[in-house]
Amino acid sequence: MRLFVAIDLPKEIIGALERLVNRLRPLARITWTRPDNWHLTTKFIGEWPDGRVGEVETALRALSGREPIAIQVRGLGFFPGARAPRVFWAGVEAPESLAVLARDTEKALARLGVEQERRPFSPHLTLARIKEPTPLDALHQAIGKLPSAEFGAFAADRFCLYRSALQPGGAVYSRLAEFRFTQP
Ligand code: 2AM
Repeated sequence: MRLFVAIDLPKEIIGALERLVNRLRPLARITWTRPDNWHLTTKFIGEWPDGRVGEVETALRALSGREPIAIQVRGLGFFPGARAPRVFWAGVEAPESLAVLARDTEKALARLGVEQERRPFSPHLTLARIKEPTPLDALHQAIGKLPSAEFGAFAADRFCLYRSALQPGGAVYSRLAEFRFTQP
């Protein structure tokens, strides 16, 4: 099955992003992601044998001894850049402890044989994917005129293992396990 590790967002932040996306959606014919799929990915695992999911859970549970992580969702942007964008995202600002969690997750899963990410960790929330060239002027203009791109802050005190099932209507994510931070 296809797996990834992510931090869930509080409903206030989902709501703030949803209000924004409801206004932006009519402006560009791109593939908007569903609000109930929004999350902060700390590690994409990819295809993994069903019979070895327990090993992943055990490795992830061993990472839960840490302090809550202060996360702010702020800003909007495009990957790889505004010229030929593939992803429209909301930004994530966090202390080094978020990158440390991502790095620890990477290392723990590499020991099980999970392929390591070559790109630098770049935390974001994917709001839309741009799969083919399409006019984006109206979207850019609307983003430029926003009075604020502050979507809220929270203290992440857990992370989750998710399964992603690719279906014709888009990916369906289901939470397989949750790992609450315990005092280190
Ligand atoms: P994205 O949001 O930037 O597309 C579930 O698919 C999560 O894993 C998403 O957050 C997605 O990142 C990430 N993901 C999907 N495929 C990936 C890949 N090949 N490499 C890295 N991350 C990937």
